[in-house]
Amino acid sequence: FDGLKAQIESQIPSEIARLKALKTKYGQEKVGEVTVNMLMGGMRGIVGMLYETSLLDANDGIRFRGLTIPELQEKLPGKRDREPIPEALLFLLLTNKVPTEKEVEALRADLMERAEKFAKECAMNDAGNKSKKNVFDALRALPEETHPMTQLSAACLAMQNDSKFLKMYASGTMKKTEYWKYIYEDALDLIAKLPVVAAYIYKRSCVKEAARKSSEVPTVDASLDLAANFSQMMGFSSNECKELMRLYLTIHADHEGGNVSAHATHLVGSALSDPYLSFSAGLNGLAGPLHGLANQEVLKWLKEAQVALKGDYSAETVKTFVENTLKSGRVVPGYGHAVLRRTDPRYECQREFALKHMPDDEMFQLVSRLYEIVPDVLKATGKVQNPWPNVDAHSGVLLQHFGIKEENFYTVMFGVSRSIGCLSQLILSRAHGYAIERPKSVTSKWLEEKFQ
Ligand code: AMX
Repeated sequence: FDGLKAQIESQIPSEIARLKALKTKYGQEKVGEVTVNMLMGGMRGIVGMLYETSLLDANDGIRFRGLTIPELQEKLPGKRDREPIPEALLFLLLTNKVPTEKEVEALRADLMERAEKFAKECAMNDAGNKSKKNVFDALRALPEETHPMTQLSAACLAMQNDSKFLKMYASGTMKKTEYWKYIYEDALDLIAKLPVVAAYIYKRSCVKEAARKSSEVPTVDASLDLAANFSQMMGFSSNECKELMRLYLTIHADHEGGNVSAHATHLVGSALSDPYLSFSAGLNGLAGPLHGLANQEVLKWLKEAQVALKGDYSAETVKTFVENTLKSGRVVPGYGHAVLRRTDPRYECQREFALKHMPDDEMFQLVSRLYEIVPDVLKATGKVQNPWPNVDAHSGVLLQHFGIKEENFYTVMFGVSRSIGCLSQLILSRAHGYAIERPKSVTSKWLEEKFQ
C-alpha cells in the first residue's frame, strides 16, 4: 500500500515552497520575546519550534490539524461504533486531509500486515533454532519487575536493528531528499510493532494471575483494527473495551510539539537519529511523573482515596483528603497543565464515555466528586496556573472498569498512542528538511552580568 506515502510525496514540493516563502518573506520578523522568567521557567511560553500535526490553544484545547476531539469523533471515517480509529488520525496528521473510508482501510491493512509479519517472524524464531535473537529475547533478559515503560523504551532500542533508515544512511547512497521515505517505513513499522510489544510486556510482567500470564509472542489478528487487536492481544475482547482502546489511542496521540515526549522525539530525530532511537527518547520523557506517568499516579491516588474515605464521598471529606495530599508535599495527580487553562477536552470525552458505558462505577463516582472539589482546593493555593483536570485524571478509571487494573501499565498505553503523533511529525520534519535543533544556553552568571 503506497497511497498514503504517495500523497505525502505529492505534498512535499508545495510544502517546501511554502516554508521557503515564509522564511524569505518573514525570516527577520520576531515571534515573541524571551524574558528571564521564561528562561528559568522551563521555557514556558517561548515559541521555539515548528510542529505541524497539532496545535494546543490554552482555552480551546488540542486541535489535530485544526480539528477538535468532538470533530474527530464526528468526521473521521473507519469507525466501528462511535469512536474514531487511530489509523484515521494517523492519515489526517500526515496529510492534513480527512481520509476516505477506503484510504483508512488501506492504511489499517498495511499496519496490520506489518504487525502480523513482525509477530509471526519473532514467534517462528522463538520456536526454531534461535539463530537470530529478537526483541522478545531482549525483554526476557530483563527482570520481570522492570518498569513496563523502561521495557517499552528498551524494546524500541532493541528493534533498531530493523531500521531501514539506519541501513540506508550507513550505505552512503541515500540522498537528503529521500530521508523521509525510510523514516516513513521505520515509523509505520514501529507504530505497528509497538502494540505487539506492549501486549507482550503486559502479559509477561504486569498481570499477576497465572491464568492470564504469558511470555509467548502475542498473536495478531490482521482482520481487526489496530486498537481492537491491541485490546485482544492483551486479553480483552469485549466490544466495549475495544471501543475504549480506539478512543484512548486516538486522544493520547498528539499534544503539539513542546511537551516532553514530543519534544524529546523531535530533538533526537533532528540529529538524524532513526525513529527507534528518537521515539525511545520520547518514551523516557513520557515515563516521568509530571508527564505520562501521572495516569499511573492518579489510579494509585484514587485507590488511596477509596481506602481513606471508606465510601464517604461527601464534599467535606473529599476536600480534606485533597488538602492532606497537598500538605504531604505531593501534587494532585491529573490536575494542572503547563499550557492548558481549562478542563482538558481529552478529560471531557473520557467522562462522556464513562457516562455512557459505566455511570454506576464506584470509582467513576469518586472521579466525578473530585472534579467538583479539586479545582477550588488548587485555586486556594494561589499559585496553580490551571486548576482543571488533564487527560490523566480520567483514563485509569475507564481502564480499570474494563479489567485493565495494573496501573503500572497505563503509561505504556499512552506511549503506544503517542507514537502516532511523534512519528508523524518525525516523517514530516525530514520530508520538509527541518534543521538540527541547537538552542543557545547561558549560565546564571551570564544573566547576572547582562543585567547588573
Ligand atoms: N497539584 C499541586 N500543585 C500543583 C499542581 C497540582 N496538580 N499543578 C501545579 N502545581 C504547583 C506547581 O508544582 C508549582 O508549585 P511551585 O511554584 O511550588 O513549584 C505551581 O503550582 C505553579 O505551577 P504551574 O505553573 O501551574 O504548572 P507547571 O507548568 O509548572 O506544571 C504540571 C504543569 C502538569 C507539571 C503540574 O500542573 C503538575 O505537576 N500536575 C500534576 C501532575 C500531572 O497531572 N501531570 C500530567 C500532565 C499532563 C501530561 O503530560 N500527561
